[in-house]
Amino acid sequence: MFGSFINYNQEGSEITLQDTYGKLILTCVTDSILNIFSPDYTDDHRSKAIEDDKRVACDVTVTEHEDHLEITTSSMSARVYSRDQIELYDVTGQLLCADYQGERRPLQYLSERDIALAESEGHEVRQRPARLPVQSAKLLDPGDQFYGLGDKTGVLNKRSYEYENWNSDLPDPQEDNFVSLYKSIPFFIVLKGDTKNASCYGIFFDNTFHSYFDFGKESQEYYYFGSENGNLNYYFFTGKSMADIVSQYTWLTGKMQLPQLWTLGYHQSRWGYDTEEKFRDIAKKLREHSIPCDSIHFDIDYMDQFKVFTWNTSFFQDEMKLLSDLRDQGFKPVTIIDPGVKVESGYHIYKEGLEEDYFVKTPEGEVYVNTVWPGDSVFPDFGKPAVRNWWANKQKYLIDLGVAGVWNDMNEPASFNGPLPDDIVFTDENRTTNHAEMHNVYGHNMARATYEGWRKHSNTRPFVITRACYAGSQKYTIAWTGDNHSIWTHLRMAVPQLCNLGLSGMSYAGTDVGGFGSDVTPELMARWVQLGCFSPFFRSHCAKFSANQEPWVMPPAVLDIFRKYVELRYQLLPYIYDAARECAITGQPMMAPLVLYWQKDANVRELNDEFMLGQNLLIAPVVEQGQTKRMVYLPAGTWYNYWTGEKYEYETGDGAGGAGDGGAGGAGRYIIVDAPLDTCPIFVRGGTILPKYPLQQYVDEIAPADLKLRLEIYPDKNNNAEYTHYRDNGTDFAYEQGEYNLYTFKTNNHGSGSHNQIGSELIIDKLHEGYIDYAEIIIEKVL
Ligand code: MIG
Repeated sequence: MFGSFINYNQEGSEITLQDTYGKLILTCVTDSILNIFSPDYTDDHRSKAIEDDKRVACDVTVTEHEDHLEITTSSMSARVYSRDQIELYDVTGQLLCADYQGERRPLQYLSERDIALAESEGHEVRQRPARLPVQSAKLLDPGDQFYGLGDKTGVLNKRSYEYENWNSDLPDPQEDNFVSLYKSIPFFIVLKGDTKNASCYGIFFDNTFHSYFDFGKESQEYYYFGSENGNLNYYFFTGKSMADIVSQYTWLTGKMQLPQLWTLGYHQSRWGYDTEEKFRDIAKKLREHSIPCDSIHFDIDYMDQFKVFTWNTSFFQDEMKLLSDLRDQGFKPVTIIDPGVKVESGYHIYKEGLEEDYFVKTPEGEVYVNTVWPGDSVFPDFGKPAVRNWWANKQKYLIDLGVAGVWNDMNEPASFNGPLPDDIVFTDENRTTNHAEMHNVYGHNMARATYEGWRKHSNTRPFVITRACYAGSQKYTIAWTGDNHSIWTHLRMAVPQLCNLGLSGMSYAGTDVGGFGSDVTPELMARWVQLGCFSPFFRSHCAKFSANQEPWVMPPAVLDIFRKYVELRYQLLPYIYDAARECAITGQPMMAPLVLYWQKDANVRELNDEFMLGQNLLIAPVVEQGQTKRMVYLPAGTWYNYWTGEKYEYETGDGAGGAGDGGAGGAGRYIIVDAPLDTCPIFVRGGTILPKYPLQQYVDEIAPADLKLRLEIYPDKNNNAEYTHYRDNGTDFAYEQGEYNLYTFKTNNHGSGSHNQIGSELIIDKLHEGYIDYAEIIIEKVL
């Protein structure tokens, strides 16, 4: 027989191989996605990330060779020699990925005796598991670069670093050496070194147990991923570009939903707003200082003794009136909800949960109690459909009060005593399991329950924010990156962290602007607002024990900078909303590293301090203290300095072009630009038309029918520009019934440098008409 296998059986696109160890099932989910599944732990996938059966019928040819089996589709082929020797080839027959055949050689720093000694002296020595029960090691090429993996700290390119997936709420300031944070998204993209072809592939390791990823730290010869338990179950994605891989991954695990428009506005938050007066005062000051804002967030203090789904009525005279007054001023209130339920006899949530058996238990069968904000608390077993349904219905309490969205915190789950023990009994849908398996999907399931509740009980698109999540959570929730500090390191980290989240499907995300812990300086605040206003989720937030950091607390010059960038955010809302829609349809991140669009350009593969917002704005924020000029890399093509209008035109090499085709090979330029404190360098891609709204203090301050759209035209080198723009009511699901407009704006070859005339020749096409028109579409600026 072929290779190490005894036999195989093909059923359509599913090939089951049998060896002495057991079964190995290879499925061509589509002609470019191959699933490799070894049912070591459960017979079926039981995926939390993938809903429904995603298999798309495709032609799969299986050929037997003496030492391997070859599986071929129209877009890829795999050679299977043994369960540990699989090779994946792209459509041109180029080898993309092959299993490493040798033994792993874990990093060793000390002898065992030294480790014992170090530990007895109280030093922590990080021991890496030499061989994981579930593991796959792949050959590493010198040029391989790694992207994705969710919210990990450090730099954009994860090559030579190691990480773990174990959702963690760690108190210390997060540094590059942290191996895990709050989220577990076991998806990464490998970009090959050769810049001519710039081939790439993706791997999604769908395993929820504590997992390990080493992208060439242990060895330059191989990389590996593995887990402490569960199935060996991973997906190979092949495709022509990184953008294509991201599309396929988000197709498999689900696209984010189109958000409500106001959620893209500015959000004001702080832990410590704890009385009705404080909220009224914040609302008043935001309007007084003309800082546009759409939402004020209610952190844990609004609750009665931190009991979820209650309100502290001693500090709030009339919460319903407060919420409706805030809404009258254009603020959409968002409340925090933690998973921990206070142990208190008579408290309805605790009582119902006990009666219905909704809380996780000890192996001995007692309801498990740990300490969080409410004191002794119990934890809903969100893996149980009945619990999700119960929690979903609880959302109605908030909806009826006038709350507009929910912020899920502490859902790693966190406790005041560290992670819950592994053996606490949890449910995975219809089977009993333990915390070790459900930990990394606890936040995912909680967000799902919350989303489903809002879907059911409100008529708006659910707005859920989460701290912990897993692959596929983007279907239900947006995210923030948790407790950063007001330090420059964390401003710097924000760019690669948000970019990698975007590549991992979780694009609608943001950092606590200004920093959560520690006290912000005016300069840091100014720079953070400049980054925050171009992040998908834009919220200022800080810890109870940090100095106030509202805009008006800042010196006047910084208050003005604050306003300038929040105003710019509001003007750019139609553009940002278009980017959100693109993400909802194709999965392309709203905020992306340049490598996503120019993967052949070696200069952008490790670019940690520039990013794209949508496909037409290149943002080069200042992330260093004291810096007032900075180097900017502009990829090949035509670019305009947004502030000065200065034009940069660099030859596009062969294969150059728009987003998605891999871009040109390194023909861009480094420039030095001025970036005084009030300037965040921004570059507009030539060939685009930038849509803007007039300034508003909140979304829909100007009635939709009275809104005028302003266009800025940035021609490409042939003097063309084009843009597709989407518009709907920004709140509900009417667009699914066709209530939206889709426009294309175009200016054509008006040649010979007479740029200023092209304005009059704007061509507007309506690809779809189902919503009210703008009062006017104005050409505001022509470059
Ligand atoms: O133990 O609710 O990350 O945003 O302000 C801290 C209080 C609990 C952690 C969140 C933070 C929030 C804070 N929470």
